Amino acid sequence: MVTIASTLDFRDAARARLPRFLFDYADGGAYAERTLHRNVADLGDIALRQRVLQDVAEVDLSTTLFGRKMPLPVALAPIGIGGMYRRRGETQAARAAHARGLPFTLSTVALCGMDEVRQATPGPLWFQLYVLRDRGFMRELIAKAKAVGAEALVFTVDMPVPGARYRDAHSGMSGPRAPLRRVLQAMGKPGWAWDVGLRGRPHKLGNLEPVLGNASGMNDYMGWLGANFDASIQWRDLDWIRSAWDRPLIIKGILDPEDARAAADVGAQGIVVSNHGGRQLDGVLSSARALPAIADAVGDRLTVLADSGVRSGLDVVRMLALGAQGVLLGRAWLYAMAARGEAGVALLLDLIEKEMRVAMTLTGVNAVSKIDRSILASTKDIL
Ligand code: HOC
Repeated sequence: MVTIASTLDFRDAARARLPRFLFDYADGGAYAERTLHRNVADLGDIALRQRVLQDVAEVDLSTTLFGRKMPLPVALAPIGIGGMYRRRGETQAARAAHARGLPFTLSTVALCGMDEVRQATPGPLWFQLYVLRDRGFMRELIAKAKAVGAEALVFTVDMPVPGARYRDAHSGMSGPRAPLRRVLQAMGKPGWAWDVGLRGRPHKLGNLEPVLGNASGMNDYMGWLGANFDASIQWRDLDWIRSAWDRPLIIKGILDPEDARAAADVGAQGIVVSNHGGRQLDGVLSSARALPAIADAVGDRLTVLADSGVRSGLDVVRMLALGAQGVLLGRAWLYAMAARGEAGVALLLDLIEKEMRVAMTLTGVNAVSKIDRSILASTKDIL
């Protein structure tokens, strides 16, 4: 059993428990995975200024996002097919986030539907919406999100087509003989297979059940998604989303200041600076590199969140210093949930808090609102 001492250990523990096709689906990125690696490397390379004797006996990690006071400037990002990683995976993660008073973002392509998550836990729920060809179904999802009391709509705009994820073809997630390869891999991971498939009725199809009634497995599910994302959407389509949704709207997948300004112009309350964890267009900027210019362009008009490459509490502090007001954790929670279930996500959040507290103490800031570029070592200090 892998010892979990740091947030990074969950990745090894998840790899040990999951069949290869699932671990690689979560872990992989697009094309040669250069952006995937840059997300982590660029963020990790951000050097901090160590400061001393700043009276940091009390450090306040709380913040307010979209009118909700939160103990940490952190929310759980939307993740597709999370229920494949653990039985009722999204619900388990939502419970762990809500126990800390943190928002959980339920993906359109989650395997636990909105009703299930809401019945399991009353905490702050955000709903993530994809652009689908069937606008009527999008409206139904928005209406459902309202009915279950979702506090924000996270509208993902960086997937007009799925990115080319070559690792999936090698791992058996897609490609020839994929179903057979997945069964063979599952036989080598009996703990996972028992939990997710054998010990009871497998998952239903979550939020997509109304449109996927006859789907019989992973290939049908992924095939439907691949055929139903809609590349014809434009900024002006935000008008009807705005008219259907009167709570905070967060546009996710912004990597360019011009698009960030457009998001503010259409009346969004927030954006997520994101390259979808390096899973869409390989070669684009890492979030850490894109973030400062975007924060400068629109930080006074909307709430700027960031994801992609965040694996630790230290990374959360770095993103805040680069201009984010809040940070979404994606793979970090998926690995923790796959490895240890709800308790794993709870432990991840404890570790994130601990690391943030140490980082803030040693950079001499005692409140999240005081984290800015002044805690970064400038090139001038290094050269
Ligand atoms: C073929 C459709 O955001 C991801 C998720 C969901 C993607 C659906 C894939 O894996 O990046």
